[in-house]
Amino acid sequence: MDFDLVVKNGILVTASEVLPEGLELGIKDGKIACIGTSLPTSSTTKIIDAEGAYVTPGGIDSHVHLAQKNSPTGDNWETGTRSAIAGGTTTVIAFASQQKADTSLYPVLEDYQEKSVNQTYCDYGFHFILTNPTPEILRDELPVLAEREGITSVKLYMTYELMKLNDREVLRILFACKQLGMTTMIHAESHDMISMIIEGLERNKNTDPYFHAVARPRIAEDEASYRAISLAELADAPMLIVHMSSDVAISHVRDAQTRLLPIHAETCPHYLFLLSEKIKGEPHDHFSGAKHVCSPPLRHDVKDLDALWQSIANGTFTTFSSDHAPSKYDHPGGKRLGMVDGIPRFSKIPNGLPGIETRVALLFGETPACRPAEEARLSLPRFVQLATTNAAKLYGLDGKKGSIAPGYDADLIIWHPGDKGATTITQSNMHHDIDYTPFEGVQVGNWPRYTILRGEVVWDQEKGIVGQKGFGQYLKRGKGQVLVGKTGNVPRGMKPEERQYWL
Ligand code: DUC
Ligand code: ZN
Ligand code: ZN
Ligand code: ZN
Repeated sequence: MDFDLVVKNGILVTASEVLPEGLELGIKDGKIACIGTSLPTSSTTKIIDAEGAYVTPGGIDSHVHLAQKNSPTGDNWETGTRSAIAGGTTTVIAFASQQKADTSLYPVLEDYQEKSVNQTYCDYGFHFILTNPTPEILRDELPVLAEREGITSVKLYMTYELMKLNDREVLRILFACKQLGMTTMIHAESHDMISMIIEGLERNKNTDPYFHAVARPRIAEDEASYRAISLAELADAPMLIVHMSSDVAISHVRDAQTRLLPIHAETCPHYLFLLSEKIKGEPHDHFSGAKHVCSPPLRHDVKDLDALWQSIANGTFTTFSSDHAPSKYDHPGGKRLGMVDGIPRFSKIPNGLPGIETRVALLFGETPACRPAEEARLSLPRFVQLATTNAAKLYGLDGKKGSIAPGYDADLIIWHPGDKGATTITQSNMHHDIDYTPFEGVQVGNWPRYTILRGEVVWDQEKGIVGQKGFGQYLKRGKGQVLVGKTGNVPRGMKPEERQYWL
C-alpha cells in the first residue's frame, strides 16, 4: 500500500500496552492502515521520525464548555479548539445547553450547531445539558437526538438556582436515558446546603473569593454524590459523576463499583494539582483568587489530592477531563463581575477554569515517561485510558477514536524524546482566548511535539498551530459502553419481583 504518512521510530502506547520499539505506523486517507516494521514508502509518502519518543492516541476531552450563553467571556469554538490541538487534544465533546424556558431542544441544538460549524480545529460532538426535562423532551426528542444527531449523553445539575433539578426529575432522566442507551452525567453538589451557607456568609460580610471554597464544603459533594448513585441504582441506569474532588464522594463511587453498579467517575486537572489556598489570591490582591473559582471548589488539603491520585491509578476514575469553563479575569462581564462597587462578592464570580490545553501534558508528566518509576503516579497505559480511550468507549466513539489500531482515525500525539519536551506552563504560551492559566509556573516533563488529526499534522511545537479552522468534523456518536459494572442489578433492599410491581 502507498501510505500518505509513515511514523517511524516511535514507541506506541495504547490503553493496554506499551508496544515494542521499532514498530511503524502506516496512515492512509486519515486512518491508521497498518502497524508493522519496515513499511514501504514512495516519493509521495510523508515520513515523521519520532526519534524514539512515545506516540499516544490524540486526546479526547469529554467535558468542555465552549460558546455557552452563561459564560459570555469564555472561549468560543475557534479559540477553544485551537487551544485543544496545541495541547494534544484532537476531539472535544462540549455542551449544548438548554435553559429553563426552552421547551424544545431542537432550536437549542441549531443555535450550537451554527456557532460551531466550520469553526473548529479539532473534531467535536455535543452532550445536552437538561434543565427542563419535560415529558415531551424525554419521550419524543431524546430518541431523535440520539439517532439522528448522534448525541448520546446528557448532563444535569443538582445545584445552581437556574439549572438544578429535583430528585424526581433526575430519576425521570435516568430512566429515559437508560431506555435509549444514553449516558447521564451528573453535577453532584447539595444545593440546599450550599445556598444556606452562602446566605450566612453574605450576612456576615464574608465575601472574599476564598469564601467560595467555604460555601461548598466536601460534605455537599459527598451527600449529593451518594444521592446521585442511589437514584441511578433505583433506575438501574449507567451514570457518571462529573468533576469529582472529594475523597469521601469517591469512596461512595468505589463502593458502588464494588457492587457492580454501572457508576463512572470523572475528575479534572485542577483537583489533582491545585489547592484552595490559590483562591486566597496574591497577598496584596485577595480578589485575584477569583481566577481559581470553580465548582466544586479546589480543596483544602494535600490529603484530598493524594486520594484523587490513588483513584486515578487504581481505576476508580473512568475519565479525566478539563472541564474547560473559563471566563476572562480582567474583562467586563468576566471574573471581575464578582467585584461589586469595590466590594468582593464571591457568589457573583463566574465558576470555571481554563484547562483544555494543559490537561494532557499535566497527566503525561506523572507517568514513568517523565518521572522515575517509583515517583510515577500512573502507568502509561492508564494515562491513555484516562486521556482518551475511556471517553471514546463511554461516549460512543469506540472503533473510530481513542486508540492506535488499524481502522481508527489517525489521531496521534508524538511527544518529544527523553526530557527534551520539559516545559513550564505559562499564559504567554497558551492558545486560548483567556487572560490567565491557573497552572502558571507548573512544570511538566514533556509537551506534545506534534498533534496529528486524521493523518494531518495540526500542531508542530516548532511552528505552532499548522491546522486550519474548519478542518474539525462533527462526530455523530453511537451508544456508549458501560465500562464499570453492569446493568440488570436489583436496587438494595428490593426483591427482583418487586420492581415489576411499579415499573
Ligand atoms: N460545572 C461545570 O461543569 N463546569 C463549570 C462550573 C460547574 O459548575
Ligand atoms: Zn458541573
Ligand atoms: Zn480581603
Ligand atoms: Zn463543566
